[in-house]
Amino acid sequence: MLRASDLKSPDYVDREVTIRGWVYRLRKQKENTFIIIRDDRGGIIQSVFPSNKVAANLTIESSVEITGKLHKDKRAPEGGYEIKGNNLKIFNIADVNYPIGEFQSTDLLLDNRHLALRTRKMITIAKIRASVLKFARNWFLINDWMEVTAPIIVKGAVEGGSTLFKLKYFDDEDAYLSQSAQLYLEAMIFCLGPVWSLTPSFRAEKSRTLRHLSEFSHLEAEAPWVELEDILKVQERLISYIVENVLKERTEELSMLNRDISVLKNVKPPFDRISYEKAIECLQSKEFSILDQDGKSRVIEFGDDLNIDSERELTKNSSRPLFVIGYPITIKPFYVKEDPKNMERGLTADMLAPNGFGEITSGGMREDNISSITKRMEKEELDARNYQWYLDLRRYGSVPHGGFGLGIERLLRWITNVDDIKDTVLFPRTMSRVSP
Ligand code: NSS
Repeated sequence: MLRASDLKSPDYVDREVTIRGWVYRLRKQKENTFIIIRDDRGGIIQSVFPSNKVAANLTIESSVEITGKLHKDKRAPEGGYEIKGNNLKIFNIADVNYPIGEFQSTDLLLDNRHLALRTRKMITIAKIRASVLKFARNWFLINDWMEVTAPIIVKGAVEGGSTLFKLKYFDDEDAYLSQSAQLYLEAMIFCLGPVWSLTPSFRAEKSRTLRHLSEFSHLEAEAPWVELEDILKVQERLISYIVENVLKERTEELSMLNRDISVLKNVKPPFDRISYEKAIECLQSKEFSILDQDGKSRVIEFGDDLNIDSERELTKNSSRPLFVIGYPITIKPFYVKEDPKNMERGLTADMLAPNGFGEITSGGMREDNISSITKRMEKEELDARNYQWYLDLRRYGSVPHGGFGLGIERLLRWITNVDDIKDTVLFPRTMSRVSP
């Protein structure tokens, strides 16, 4: 079956063509009726029929098949080709009250997301998303990392208990939705070498922000016998490869979103690196303030985590991603390895996207010593019974290892420059939305 994009070429002019799709625009005149069709990949082409050949009850979003001769007509939108229709087959006449019009509130669009998917913005972002996923997978294939999958129903927290979604497993046993595949990937590297996975991760985030979802697509990678610098190199090569190829494959879509791609062309290794200390010093030199636990404003200090505002401040003028290295161990999870040269620091790094988009990856070296990790788990009050299998990885042939996690929607938000992370996913899940 032909699509609109196939027809925008002289090859089909004066030939009879058939196309299927949905009525996107309908203009009825006395003599002629113009029907613009949207095909099943969002492509658009105009057709014109004598008005007496078009069902009077035809509506927007009706599904149709159109046959006719293709000809060139400057007046036709999007490419100047038009089908002079001679046969109109109708699959379904859409209800006349299509809920999505031209100017709609964000909430109405989200309530009708199953239909709002058909809008050009959503189709465009979905195409870019598909390319991001394709090139991510390509990179791992080319570089000989093995793709794996980890369970979604799990017994333990990875990223802190406060954002766990609890569910009842059989016989009243408690289980949770996975926050990260990391612990499982750590088990796999002992027999599969460098592995990576793309799984949904779940976080019961109580905050409404433009960069948090309660379900997101998590790309994670883990490898044995690596050092922190190796993990950073993997990330900068992966991200550069994705961005470079998405720019080539989706130039048209990015320009439809008015994305200035000239800045994305700078995304090449090596990315900038800054220590956590330097980052804090830099923010302090600007008297950058945060809210403390009592809601009082004070200048940022060593030991504070970086929030979106501080991340924005650090990257607002940069055009390349920035790694912030060596966060204090106290603000990082139990599995983070201490820096032997500075025990207060973790061997970790977060990658911040440029121009203020904030964190898109987080990773580092894992604590491979059983007594150190056991102490850290006690401090975090984790139930050791749920982590015995994980501790076995330190009991039987422990090796230095590390990896990272990349939020696909965070990456997309930066690449597409859309404001709200909800727009990077077809059916977003947030604190206030679990339907459709
Ligand atoms: O919590 S992370 O910072 N780190 C981990 O989960 C590690 N266990 C990953 C690993 O090393 N294998 O999340 C990693 C990334 C983070 O940088 C974001 O890009 C993304 O996952 N992320 C999110 N995206 C959207 N919404 C939410 N709520 C979210 N949380 C993390």
